[in-house]
Amino acid sequence: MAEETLPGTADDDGPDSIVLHVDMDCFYAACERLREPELEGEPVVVGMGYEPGEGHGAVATASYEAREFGVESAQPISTALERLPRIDDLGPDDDPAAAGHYRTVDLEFYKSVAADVKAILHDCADVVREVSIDEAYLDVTDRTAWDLAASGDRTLAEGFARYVKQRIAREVGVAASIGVAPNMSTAKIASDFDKPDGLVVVRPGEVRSFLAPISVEEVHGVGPVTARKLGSLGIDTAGDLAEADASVLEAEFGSRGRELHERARGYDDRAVTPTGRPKSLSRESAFTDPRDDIEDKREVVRALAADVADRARSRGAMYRTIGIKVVVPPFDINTRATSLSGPVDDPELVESVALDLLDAEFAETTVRKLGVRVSKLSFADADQSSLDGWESAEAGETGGDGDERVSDEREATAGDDGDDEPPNTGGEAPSRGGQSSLVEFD
Ligand code: DCP
Ligand code: MG
Repeated sequence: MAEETLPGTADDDGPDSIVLHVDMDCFYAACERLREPELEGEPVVVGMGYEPGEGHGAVATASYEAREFGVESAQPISTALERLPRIDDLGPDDDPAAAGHYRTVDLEFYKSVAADVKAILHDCADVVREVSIDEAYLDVTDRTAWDLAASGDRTLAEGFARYVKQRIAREVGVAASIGVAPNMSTAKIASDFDKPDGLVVVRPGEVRSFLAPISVEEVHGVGPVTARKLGSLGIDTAGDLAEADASVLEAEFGSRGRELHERARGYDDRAVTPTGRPKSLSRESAFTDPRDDIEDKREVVRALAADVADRARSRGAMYRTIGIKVVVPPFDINTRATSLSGPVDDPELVESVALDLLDAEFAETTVRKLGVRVSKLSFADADQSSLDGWESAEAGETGGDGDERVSDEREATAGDDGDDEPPNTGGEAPSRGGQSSLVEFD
């Protein structure tokens, strides 16, 4: 049977792909711990609307300590509070070990942390598909290999993934779980397999045996309804699904049935396509020590404005909004923007608008970081033939030696367009020249 070719026994033209799926652990809670290190090791619940009198909110996430008490994402806050009382509400006789720290969602802050993480991801891979605030796929086939490292039975790909994980931990201070596999769906299952702080590597020849015991619900594309239907057919695991008769699956679920069958067998030939065109271009720069001198601040804004305008021009992007970001210590993020009557490509205007916005409100303010952004982009070359950024980005290097330093100066990358962009619509180029790395501020 022709279809019996094993995953990994490349019957195609190239080597097996190496895909990383990176998903941050209890992400919002991890962000809260960044600014409140005393929450480390404590049950932390992040949610909306749990303040007294509101009572209708839901849990966004819970730290793994809070999950032990049965608190989980999307749960009503009232249920969470029953399972894990708020530490501030305890009476003198209550047990503080059975209470949690509740924090309100602060998306702006989480986005800024996510941007720092994504900057590292773009630095580590030529192709990054950002799926959500805390999740991305990386195709690193050209950066590493499935070969064993000289030292023993680990693959070079594992070492590379460990390096990515360590950079995120060291440079941003949050934990990621990473799955490494020859395709996207297996990498996603692998990243979830050993959370938190997981690193699970599924080598090309191991995909099917890795998937076999996994519940069908974990197979990409199987929702609760499909899982129930599969269950009624006696198909509970990916192994059962792989062994099932493809024609029966097709009769039950149409072409999707065949696709699920293939995924369960370890086939998933979707290429990792980069997230779509940027919604904005931005660049930001941090001071080593916070500054209040207006000339220092203006000088930085001028340089950032010139850089952003330059990059917009090189990408063929016109913009209708020009904005600045001002971060006041420790993490107070202010953004201001001016909208124009139509799209322009005008570097001088970027500089003058950015300086006006700075002068108007922040002349005296002590700042930690400044940024300039152009947004409401439109692209002149609808055929997208010149993806110059992607090509020139090849020159960068990211070793697996863990020795790379990131400066405080950061450069913009694609806005997070979600996961439903048409594939191959190009994208903002991660430039890895000099001391820059990538960040967005939206
Ligand atoms: N989120 C939310 N509401 C949900 C699910 C998630 O607001 N119903 C937010 C909070 C999460 C973030 O999205 O921190 C990322 O979602 P994940 O599903 O990746 O969950 P976590 O990162 O919190 O936990 P895990 O360690 O399981 O990945
Ligand atoms: Mg997560």
